[in-house]
Amino acid sequence: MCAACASALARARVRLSALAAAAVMAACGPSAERPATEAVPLPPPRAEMAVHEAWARSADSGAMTSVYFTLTNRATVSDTLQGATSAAAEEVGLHMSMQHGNTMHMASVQSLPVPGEDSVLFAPLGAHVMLTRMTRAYAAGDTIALTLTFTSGQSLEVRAGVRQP
Ligand SMILES: [Cu+2]
Repeated sequence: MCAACASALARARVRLSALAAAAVMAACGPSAERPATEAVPLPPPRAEMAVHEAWARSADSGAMTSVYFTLTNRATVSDTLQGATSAAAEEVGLHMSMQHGNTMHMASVQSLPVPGEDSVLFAPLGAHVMLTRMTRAYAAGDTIALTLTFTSGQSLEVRAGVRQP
């Protein structure tokens, strides 16, 4: 596992354990008078996302670029990617490229499901995070930070290494 993936995983675990602690504290509230023999229900399983191999093409200030990566759901429950945010561009969205004959088109998509124990590939000619009107120039060696948000409420920080186009 690469260092970026390991740290992304560590951050995801920190958030998950904080949520688990909150759930336990809530469970200890008004229901404390229930018989001690009754089993305390476990919190529902949550999707646990990780990103590998995040990269983007270099872009001038005001231009657009795409971010690519492999998004892996390590949990058994599915989740849905519903958006992305980044300070690197004025507009950030989920896009899908598709080929019609010899012409490439791309369209914005509202959300992308990520099944449990599965990966979704964001790659040229497919799904990507579209960054429109970059707030500054990004050259090879720079890093673009973005945050992926999911319908479950979890979010995932992504650091994409910039490459030459
Ligand atoms: Cu696009």
